[in-house]
Amino acid sequence: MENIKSHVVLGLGATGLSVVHYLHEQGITPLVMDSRHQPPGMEELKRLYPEVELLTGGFDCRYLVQASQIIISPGIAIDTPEIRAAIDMGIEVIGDVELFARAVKGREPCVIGITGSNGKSTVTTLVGEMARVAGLNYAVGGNIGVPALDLLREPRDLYILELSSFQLETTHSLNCIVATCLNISEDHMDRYTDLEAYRQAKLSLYCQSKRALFNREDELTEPKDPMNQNSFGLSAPFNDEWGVRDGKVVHGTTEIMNLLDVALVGSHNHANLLAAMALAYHAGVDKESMIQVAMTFTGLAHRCELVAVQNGVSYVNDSKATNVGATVAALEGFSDHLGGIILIAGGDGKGADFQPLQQAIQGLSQLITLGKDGDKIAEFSEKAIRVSDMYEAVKKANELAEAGDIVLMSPACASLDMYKNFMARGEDFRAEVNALAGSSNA
Ligand code: UMA
Ligand code: ADP
Repeated sequence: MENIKSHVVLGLGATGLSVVHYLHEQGITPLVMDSRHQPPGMEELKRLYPEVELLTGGFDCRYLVQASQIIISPGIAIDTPEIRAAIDMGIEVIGDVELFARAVKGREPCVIGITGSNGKSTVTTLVGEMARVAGLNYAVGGNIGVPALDLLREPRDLYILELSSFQLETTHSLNCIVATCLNISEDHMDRYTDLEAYRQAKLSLYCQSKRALFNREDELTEPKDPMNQNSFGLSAPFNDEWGVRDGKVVHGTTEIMNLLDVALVGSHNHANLLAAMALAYHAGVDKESMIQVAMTFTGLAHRCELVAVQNGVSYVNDSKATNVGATVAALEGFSDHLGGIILIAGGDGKGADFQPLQQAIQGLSQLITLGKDGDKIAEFSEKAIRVSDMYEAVKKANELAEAGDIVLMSPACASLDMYKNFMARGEDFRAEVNALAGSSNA
């Protein structure tokens, strides 16, 4: 058995590659395995680290049980039988973020941790922007895209990490100055036994932080330990909490700015802004920098993004709504809209219960469904029309929409049944909407 190695890296996507790179810098040559036959990092691994062996098409137990440490990627369930067997034998199984935590120990830069079911990328980006305007030496990464270990290539004073429940399952010693769980609603139910198991994975972040910031309008985010906690929420705050009073964003009794001057729209985004301000505050960001960002940041692509207005109809791309909670938030955000709303939804529901959508979709003028679980959503509305792809969905929406209406593509599902990722789905929607401009119907 030539390829016995003390370190085994499981998964060769962005995370696996970052782990190999980090271990290489420590003088360690790991063995890499991926259950896919053609993992995305294969060519890069061969080019950069030809000495590293890669086994594809499964996880070989013989090598797993002889390792001293297994570093697992977030896309692999820790309950995979081969990995469970290794854990049962006492072999340490950790994730890339745990390696990051151990790597910065002793140096102790500021680390901010951000988790939750929805809003993570928006809040992570907002905090990053606030740090940039304040002139801090910072880096942003984690689930948002750049693997945490890749951030270590340059020394930083502040790391702002977006963390998924998958990453948190294998992270135990992150020493954050402040961490938040923004909200909890069903997601990834194909990886968890129930909502509580998913929630506990998220809340484990609080135990790795000097201060816990929770959402006082979502009791599922409350930390068990009452020590060193603070909250944000759209209600008027007590003490030094963050909130809104008389139309003003406030920190305790300190007025920060008028809510009307905030560039982000939608109450869920206002909650995101409050969370970002609270987090940035603990990293030493000044009030002026926070205000500057709040007045200019209009949001990330694919999150309730206005793509085009054609013949008075607004087309909104919310492709990042990969779970039910995000689509409910988008529909609530448009609840004051005077015209009709046509929703395009469906995709891979990841085992979710779509029931919470039932109420939210009653006011729609039309529901158009597509994808693997589109039919499950269609069951909740008599106005549902089932289509087979985005071309048909946009064509149908265009035929039905009247001036003043909104066509909202907010799928409440992952995209992987039809697309490479949510960005590709959003771009397809954008392309189909733009194509309308040239067609005779538009
Ligand atoms: N996979 C296999 N076999 C393997 C390894 C992976 O089939 O042996 C599959 C997984 O089921 C998954 C895909 O490959 O569908 C990617 O998994 P990965 O762990 O290799 O992913 P990475 O490329 O390393 O990207 C991961 C995060 N992906 C996941 O958690 C699935 C990225 O978050 C993250 O940006 C990146 O690390 C850097 O930290 C993406 C994501 O979808 C955006 N996250 C989920 C979400 O936001 O809902 C949690
Ligand atoms: P995440 O990184 O957690 O997936 P994003 O900021 O990328 O979060 O937003 C993902 C989706 O969730 C988008 O559809 C967005 O409109 C919606 N969303 C953003 N913030 C919230 C929130 N606080 N509550 C509910 N939905 C939200």
